[in-house]
This record gives sequence, C-alpha cells and structure tokens, in this order.
Amino acid sequence: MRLDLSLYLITDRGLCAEHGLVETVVAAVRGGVTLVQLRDKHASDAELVDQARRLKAALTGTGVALIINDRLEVALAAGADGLHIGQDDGDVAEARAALGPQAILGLSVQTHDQLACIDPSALDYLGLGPVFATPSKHDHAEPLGFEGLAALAAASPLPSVAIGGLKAEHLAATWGAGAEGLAVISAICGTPDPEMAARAFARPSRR
Ligand code: TZP
Ligand code: MG
Repeated sequence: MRLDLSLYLITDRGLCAEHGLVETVVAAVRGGVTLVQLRDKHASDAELVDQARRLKAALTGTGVALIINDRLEVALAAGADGLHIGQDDGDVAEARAALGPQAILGLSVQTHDQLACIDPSALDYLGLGPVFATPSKHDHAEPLGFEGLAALAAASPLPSVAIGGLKAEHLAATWGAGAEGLAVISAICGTPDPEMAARAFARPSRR
C-alpha cells in the first residue's frame, strides 16, 4: 500500500462522534486525506478491530492506507496496512517482524536523542512533534516549534510527518521545515465539515 504522508488524518473517538467514525474518515479522504490512523486509547481490542475492519472496507479502492495506533495485535487481526507506535509502545524490531516487510511502520520521535536510537531499516516514516502544544494529546512532550521541527526533519534518515496543533495555515511552514506532510486530529475531526476541512490543506503544486 502506498505511503503518502501529505495529509495524515488521525482519528479521535470524541471528535469523530458527531458525524460517525467511518463517515468522518470517508469525507476527509474525499477532501484529500492521504493516510489514516485509527487512534483510540479507550476502546477494547475487539472494538478497535471492528472499527478497523469497517474503516478498511470503507477505504477500499481509495489507495489510502489504514494505520493502527499502538496496538500491534489489532493491526494484525484487522488486516490493517500498518502500525504507528510511540517511544513507549513496544519494540520496533518486534513489530516489524510480526507485521512483515510490506506493512507500514511509523514511530513518534520528539528529540534528537530518540532519533539517534532508531533503526531506520525497520521503519517507514517518523512522526515529529508536537510542533505546538495541543489539547488532543494530554501527555505530549515539549513543543518543537518550526525551528525544532526543521532540525529534527533535517537529521531524520526517513520521511517525516509533523504533528501537534497543525492547521491548514501551517502548510507552508511545515513543508518549509522539511516534513513531507502534516498529521492532524482536531483540524479535521473536530469540524462541522471534515471534507471541506481536508480540502483547506490542498496545495495544487504538490498533488
Ligand atoms: N501526538 C503528538 S501531538 C498529537 C499526537 C497524537 C495530537 C495532535 O492532534 P491535533 O488536534 O492535530 O493537535
Ligand atoms: Mg502510542
């Protein structure tokens, strides 16, 4: 499955509730989202597998990959296209071994020390952030700003996607910092019209 980090939608159970999870994602993909991550810290594995299967079915034919946050077993059971893990979410090598070589595997990185410890051969991309403080993640690390993002992106041996408080108005600064794309929750999920919200991120010269 194609890895296109341009506009990476991460779901939030509460924020997607207004339109429904699948409806929100489908609308956002119509609007230009290029990659989707199912993220829910509270759902049971069984609930998440069910949601992932429904999302996967809804994404069929779009070319947009479905990534699962944190839970390797869910990614495997649901036949998702990949997994995204944080620094404390388990071992990258183990995840790669379990997922196989074709799956997409991403890792969150907040610091240069963390970057120095990664094995790029086991990973496909890095999530760099948070760029800004955000209420969407309670325990987030110190915000990087665009300067910090640029420094990390420049040092990254892998394609990177920026995350944390990003809105459509930050598109140019994010590309300018060297990230391949923007990962967002609230800029799309928490809006009355997720399709229009995704369209606001379109940059014709890059699509
Ligand atoms: N990791 C770092 S910041 C963040 C995650 C999952 C939340 C991003 O959400 P938002 O609403 O786009 O700021
Ligand atoms: Mg995590």
